[in-house]
Amino acid sequence: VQAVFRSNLSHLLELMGSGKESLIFMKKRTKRLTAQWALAAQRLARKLGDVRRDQKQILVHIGFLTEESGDVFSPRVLKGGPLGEMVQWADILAALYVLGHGLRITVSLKELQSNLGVPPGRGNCPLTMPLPFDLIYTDYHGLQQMKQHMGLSFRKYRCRIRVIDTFGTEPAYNHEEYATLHGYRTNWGYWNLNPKQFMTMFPHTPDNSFMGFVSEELNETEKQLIKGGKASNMAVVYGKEAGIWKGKEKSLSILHKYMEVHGTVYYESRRPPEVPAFVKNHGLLPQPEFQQLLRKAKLFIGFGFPYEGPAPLEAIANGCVFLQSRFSPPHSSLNHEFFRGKPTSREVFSQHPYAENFIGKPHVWTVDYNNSEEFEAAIKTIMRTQVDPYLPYEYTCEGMLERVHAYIQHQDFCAAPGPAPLGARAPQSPFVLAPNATHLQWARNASLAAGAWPPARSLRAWLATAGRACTDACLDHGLVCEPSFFPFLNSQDAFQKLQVPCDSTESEMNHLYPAFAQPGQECFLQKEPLLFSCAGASTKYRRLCPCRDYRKGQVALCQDCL
Ligand code: U2F
Repeated sequence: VQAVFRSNLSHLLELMGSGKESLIFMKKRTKRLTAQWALAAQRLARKLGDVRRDQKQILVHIGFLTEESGDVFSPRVLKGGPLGEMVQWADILAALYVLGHGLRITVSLKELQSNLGVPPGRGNCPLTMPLPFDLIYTDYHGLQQMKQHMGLSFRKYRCRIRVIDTFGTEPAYNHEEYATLHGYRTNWGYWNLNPKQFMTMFPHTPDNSFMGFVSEELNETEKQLIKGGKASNMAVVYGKEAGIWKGKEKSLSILHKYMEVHGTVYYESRRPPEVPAFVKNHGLLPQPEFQQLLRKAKLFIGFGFPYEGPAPLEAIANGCVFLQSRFSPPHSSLNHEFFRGKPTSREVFSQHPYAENFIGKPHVWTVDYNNSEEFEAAIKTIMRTQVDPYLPYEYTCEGMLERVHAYIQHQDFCAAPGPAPLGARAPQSPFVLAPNATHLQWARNASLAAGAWPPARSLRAWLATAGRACTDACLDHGLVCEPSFFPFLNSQDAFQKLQVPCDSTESEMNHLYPAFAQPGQECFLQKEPLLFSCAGASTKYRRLCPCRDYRKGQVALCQDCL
């Protein structure tokens, strides 16, 4: 069956159910964004032309909202708790629905069981049941629940699961045996899924798929209106909880020398919020009113928390400059409570690395807040700078639809693995030396891996310098690491083509392989395909990195990926 774009979301709103504050928040958002989704669907339909899109049957099980997992989020929706996850789930549901797929939504264990066809009262069903869904979107909580209640079906069908995972899961943490042996075991990881089955909120690591969410888009008239109506001395502080203001008095008082300081901090009616008296606190605002506030403001300023949320994108889309603090040393699961136990070693160099690296100046300023002069100078310059509202394409409704469409039509983790990654059965090399002979390029006429996605012709292989992760090595060349190309590089032949002088070659389990160790001239191949990893570096190795090009404003997709 072909999928047909939908522009009327009222049935989706029904499917979303009711009751919980979190669902109410999500439904309001979906309703508000209906016109934007519809317009985006029209545009994408035009762009895709007559490309065939199969209709999938999809189950969305939002595990963190189930009572069985404690649902700590819903009661905090109106009290300044995290909303980023709700924003993202609402947008995922809208994208799947607008793309025209068959949708079921569950937010309780009971509903999950009945949709999976698990007989009621059978806690742990030992049978393999036919699964009525092509795809299941869930989160780590939901994954745990499915494992417990799907019996043998879980193993069989887990390749159909997609895990919405805000901060990402690196391959070293995902591989159970490896994680256990090498100290990568955490509360969340070790599911032995294909790392691309984990879908993140921002493009943190190309080892996972970037799912994202959307931000409201402005038309030209709105943009002009906003630009004209900005108060150059108005700042809004990022953060709905009073906690984030603690210890920031010095920066705040510098800011207050130049600007009127606004906040949207939640407080109980009997108790005033614990923020400096000069702050105009609006209390937690409904999302549309928060957007209105951003439209008037010149500056949106972060004080280090929350990490990597949606609000800075909304601020920038509404013409604000986002000022944030640089973290030195960077925060990570090794040194910061918030990231501890998360299945990633990623180092976070500022409150919002996406804003810093993918957007940057003039929209985003990342400065050292401990350096008062730098901080003060930034504020002064920002007040004088004219900035247009800006939203990266990948965070528009059309961009999200395009990306999710591509994933649904092309990502298949149930198919037999592609070219054999083991040294013993090395695939025939599909690439040739590029003219400049510093990297390998896919040979246009190569027939190997035809039909693979992303198409292998976008492969560019590089030997990274020692200590450099593939994520960074690819970015150095204006490319992005593409883990699904690792199998092409995992052979003696690949090393040879890159003119790496291997004295010996061994095949082992190590998330940094394939790699070359300079002392001893040893080449190492990857023995375990699940451990192919863009993330990870060691000064001992020069890693062999599979890079690819990407679309401007849509890093998840290569030029030829649609
Ligand atoms: C992030 O969680 P948050 O939910 O705290 O992220 P924010 O960037 O603050 O914003 C989420 C939404 O809250 C809305 C705003 C954003 O879309 O429009 N909002 C609002 O409705 N009213 C207001 O007064 C102010 C903002 C992240 F998303 C999570 O994944 C993390 O768990 C969390 C901690 O790092 O940070």
